[in-house]
Amino acid sequence: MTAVDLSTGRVFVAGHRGLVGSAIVRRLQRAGISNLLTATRAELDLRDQAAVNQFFRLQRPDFVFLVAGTVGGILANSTRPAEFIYDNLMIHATVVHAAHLYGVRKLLYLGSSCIYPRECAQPIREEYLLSGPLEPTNEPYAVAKIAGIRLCQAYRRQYGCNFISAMPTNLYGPGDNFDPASGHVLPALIHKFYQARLHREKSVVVWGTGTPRREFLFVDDLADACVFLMENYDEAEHINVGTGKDISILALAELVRDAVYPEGLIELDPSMPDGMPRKLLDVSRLHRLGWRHSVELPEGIARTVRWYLDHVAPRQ
Ligand code: GFB
Repeated sequence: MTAVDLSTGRVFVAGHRGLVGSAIVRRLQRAGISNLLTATRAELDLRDQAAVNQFFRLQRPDFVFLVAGTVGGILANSTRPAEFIYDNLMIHATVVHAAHLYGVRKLLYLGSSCIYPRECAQPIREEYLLSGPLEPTNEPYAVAKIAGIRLCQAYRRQYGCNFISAMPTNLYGPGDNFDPASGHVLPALIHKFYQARLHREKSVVVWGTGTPRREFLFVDDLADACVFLMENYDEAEHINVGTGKDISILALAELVRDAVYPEGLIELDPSMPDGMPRKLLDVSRLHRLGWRHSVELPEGIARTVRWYLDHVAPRQ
């Protein structure tokens, strides 16, 4: 395995305005990496192969973090399946293809733990991919994410490209989407508890039965793992990124309640979907390589709430 030195080339973060991309930019800047390339959605439509080729032809990135995509929580996934499959399939395909055409030295593709079968044995090992049916609430998104893994592997096999794939668990942190309709559970609950406190409402509605379990990784830890893998991981097989610990949605709601509005009550709404019963990643391969997360959930929630209070709450 050859270690990569990101300061020896130009680094393109595709999706730099998103939760993950902005954390990767912060992480790279902290490491003194200044040769960063970014493009906003208005400047470059990543679904457009000709535009992406043109960008690569002019900018000549050496390293690519492919962390762009259309993402959202369980409701957005269920109600906008066409956008989730089309946008993500296209973005993965155009960027991977251009990275091959223009000689990118290494690309890291970011997937999602929803690629694994709904009734997977836990914790989920990398080899459980495609061993059973997917969770219906996010199947179109998961199919696009699986296609991304296979794209990287196919380009590696046919053209010898050094493209790797990382599969993160559920993410959260500064820069998240706090919109309760389209966001993921953790930012949605921060927003809902804050609004309830503001308007002196007694309780907050938490979707589903509260029994599903999720594993949450602070996004700055994920960014650190992505840089670590870019520098140190060279295999065709995708690799899980998480904490190795999970929590029920009800217990998560209690943690967020305690951080935002301790007097608030929790009201479960079982008419809303639960999604996957559990998705805890087996992170032993990543641990063996020498990487571990550093931000535990209560600290991560406190940091995210602070960011929300500084950046989102004032606009409410
Ligand atoms: O975070 P979330 O939307 O995504 O929901 P998934 C996680 C769990 O929290 C589900 C419950 O059981 C939800 O029913 N939940 C409770 C809530 N209250 C809320 C709420 O106010 N908002 C939201 N959003 N959920 C997504 C996939 O699945 O995970 C994506 O749809 C992606 O494809 C992402 O993979 C990481 O964990 O269920």
